This record gives sequence, structure tokens and C-alpha cells, in this order.
Amino acid sequence: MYQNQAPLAFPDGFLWGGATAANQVEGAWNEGGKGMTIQDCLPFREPDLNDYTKSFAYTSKDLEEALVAGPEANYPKRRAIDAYHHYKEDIALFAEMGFKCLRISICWSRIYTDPRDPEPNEEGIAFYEDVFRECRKYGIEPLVTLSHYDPPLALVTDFQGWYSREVIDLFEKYARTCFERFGSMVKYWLTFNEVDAMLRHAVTSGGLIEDRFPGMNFEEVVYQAMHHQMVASAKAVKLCHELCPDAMIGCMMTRLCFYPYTCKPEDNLATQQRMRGIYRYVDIQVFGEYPRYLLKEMERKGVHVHMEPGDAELLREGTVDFVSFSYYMTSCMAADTTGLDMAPGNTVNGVKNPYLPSSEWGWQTDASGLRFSLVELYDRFRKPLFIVENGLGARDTLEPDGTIHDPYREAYLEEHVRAMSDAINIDGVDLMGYTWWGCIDLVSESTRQMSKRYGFVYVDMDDYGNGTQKRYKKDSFAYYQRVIASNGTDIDR
Ligand code: BGP
Repeated sequence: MYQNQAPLAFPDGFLWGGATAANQVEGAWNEGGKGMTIQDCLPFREPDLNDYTKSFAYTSKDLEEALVAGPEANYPKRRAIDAYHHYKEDIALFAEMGFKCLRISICWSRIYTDPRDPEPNEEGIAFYEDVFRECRKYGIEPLVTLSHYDPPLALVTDFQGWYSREVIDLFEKYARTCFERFGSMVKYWLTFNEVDAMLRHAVTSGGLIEDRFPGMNFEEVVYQAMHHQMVASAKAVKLCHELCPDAMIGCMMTRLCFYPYTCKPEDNLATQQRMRGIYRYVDIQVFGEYPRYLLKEMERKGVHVHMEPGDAELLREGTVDFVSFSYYMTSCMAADTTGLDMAPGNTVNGVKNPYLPSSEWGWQTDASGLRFSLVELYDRFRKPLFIVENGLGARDTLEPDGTIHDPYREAYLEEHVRAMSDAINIDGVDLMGYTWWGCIDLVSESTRQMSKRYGFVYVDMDDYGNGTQKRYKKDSFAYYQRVIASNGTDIDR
């Protein structure tokens, strides 16, 4: 348990809250004029918790099956937790906890049923306008992600995902519509969720199914798609600054934090190399150009990325106002992992750290690693930071009396609050806010389970679609309420 070294203190106006994503909460996959996304086509499969990367295998055959699947088939994102119909109740619960900020994402396919449509889907616009009105009614600031792993299916079937350059203009049209229609209610925006992720799971972040690129170097396809996403991000940032001058727009990265498994120099070097892999694209969004180490990497891999005249200038002009990130756990890295115990993490596998506890999904909890990460990221980027995902996925039990006792979640939250406080008060980190991931139970991204529960609010739904969707307050609901009410100072349990 991390113990704070300086007295607990958070800045006035610190944005305490919670985070969700459209594809993991909304459901109503074919309602309200929404077009299909790739997420609606991802079936439930019992996960291999010893190797996360298996969860991301997906082929055109899987897609063909999804397109003819009937209502009895198990596609968890199609129902999620039905937030599309429960959002008023859910936002009222978040307000009861005292949220200052709620991170959600907008589903592109609700705004444009087909990304090529000349006009937006007014039902989708009306839905999000009402979501934002509900938030503001309670004094909750929306923090909105434009793209959170749910590219429109048309990008996959009628284009080549983000590999197609035309997608940049389609995304710019979508972003412009969001800024024009929601800009009066939204002050905080993010472009792409975990912008580094396409290199780990190309289907959900890039709309890229490998077997649709026969005879091509798929790694080169991903780097090209990433370039298009960088140009799109820069265009969105410029648009936001033009249309919503009082707003802030940031990038969002996966903070994967690796420790050298031993003090062997080769383990230290291997760890540094692994960490640079996470910074590749955030560096572009913050500094406005390709870092030399990424150019060297592409050269070494023989990867050629085509760039149009004007792209470099766009990247320079479209740098972000703040850096947000997800943080859950840490792993270890060794130059040679032969014979070492491995541990799964957030879309990665690492060497198991013998000094850290593991969740039931094998993720290794490390609040000290959050402070370490805050210092590293602030020193690197010198921009305000925002923790937009942090949380513990666990198996919770709904007791016969409707209570859920989750002291493990309170303990996780407590020590991460202590770590944040020290990063601010000892290390001088400029931290804007903290939105707990999965403030309400939702469908896991990597395993598509409901049983991996993150929420302060329990949702009666299982991995197979059985349940009432009824909401219940867990014990941690009152705890987080106390943390927020005291601005992070009354947190002893
Ligand atoms: C991050 C995603 C979130 C969320 C989180 C938890 O990578 O941005 O969408 O899914 O991981 O991971 P999981 O849902 O796999 O437990």
C-alpha cells in the first residue's frame, strides 16, 4: 500500500470523476439511426487470461459471421449496459458521488450513420446533446473522446480502415460536427483513445483486419494508418481551437510502465526501448513532428510511410493542449525472458513482478508506479496531465440484500489517490483531474466480459447477456463520494 510522504492536498477545481466509452456502455447498437461499428462485430469468447494478445485475433471470417448473426448470438457491445436508455439514471448516480467531470466518448456512427453521409444523424446529435445537458445540470464537466475504439464498420468494409487516406476527411467532417453542435457544452476534448494502441490491436483502433491486405507488409499498413490518424488528430486540434476557442483538446495514451527485471544493463536498455514504443505517436501530438527514434525504427524495419505535402506543417500546427493517459498496472521487462514468469497487463504481456500483488486478471497493482509515471510524463511533455483511466477490474458479488462489498476497490483507489497527491505536492506535476475507469460496470475492452467489474455502481448483467440491467451502489460508491467531497484529503478507510 503506497503511503503518501507529503500531506494530502489537491488543487481547487481538481476534476474528480469517472470514465466510460460509448462502445462499452451504450448498447442500442442498431437504434437511434446509429450505423454499425466494428465493435458490434466482436463476439464474446472465453478469454485466455495468460495471454491477452490472443483476445485481439480477428479475421474477415469473424466479420462475415457477425454480419449474419441473429439476436441469440453473443455480441456484448450490442447490448453493453444499455446506457443509451439508462444515461439519465447513471449520470444522476455520478452526480450523487459528487463528480466534477465525466469522461465519455461519442460514437462516430451515431453522428453519421454512414461516415460518407453529407448530413449528420439528428437522432444521434439529440442523444449526446441530452447527455451533455444532463451532465451540466449537475455541474459535471464532460470530457469527450472523439474516437474510442469504435470506427464505423464502413471504414473496414468499404475502405481499408485508417490505411485509406480519405478517412482523414471523413473524420474531420465528424469532428467539425461535434465541435459545432456540442461545443457550447463541452470544454474538454480528446482525439484518439490510447493513440499508441493500433500497433497492438489494429482492428479496434485502425479498422484494419490483416487478411484484407493480402501480399502487403501489414506492419507498414499500420504505420501508414497511424500517419493518417496523426494528420486527422492535428486537423481536429486545429478545428477545435478555431471553433471552440475556450476549450482544451488533448491526446490520450496508454501509460504502460515497465521496470527492468534486474539491474543487468541489458535489462535496463530493453526496458528503455520498450517504453519508447509507447511514446512514438504521443510525441508527434505533443511536439508536432516525427521523433528521430521513430524515423530510425521505420528505416530499420524497411517501412515506408507516404506523406502528402503539407502534412508536416499540419502536424506542427496541430499540437495538443494537454496529455491524458490510462494507467492500471506495471510490468517488468527483461532482455531475455526465458524461464521467467510472465504476467498479463493492459493489452500487453510482461515479466511478473514478485514484489507486487496481482488482480484476478493478472494485472499487477502498483500505486507507486502511478507517481513514477506522472513524474516521467510531466518531465517529458511539460504539458498539463489528466489521468482519464485508472481502476481495478474484479469479480464483485451482488449479495442477496442488494449490497456489494468491494474493500479491494477502495484500497486500490486510496493508494492511487495518495500517489497522485505526492506527485502534485512533492514532484510538482500539473495534474488537471482524475476519472476512474469504469465508474459503472461495463463491458471489458480486452475480454468483452461484464464479470470484470470496475464500477462503483454494479450492473446486473453477466457475460452472456443474462440480467436485469438494474443498477446497485457498491460500498465503494460512498467511499469515492467521501474522497471527492474532501477534495482527496479524507481518504482513510
Ligand atoms: C483501456 C481502454 C478502456 C478500458 C481499459 C480497461 O485500454 O481504453 O476502454 O477497456 O483499457 O481494460 P479492460 O476493459 O480490458 O479491462
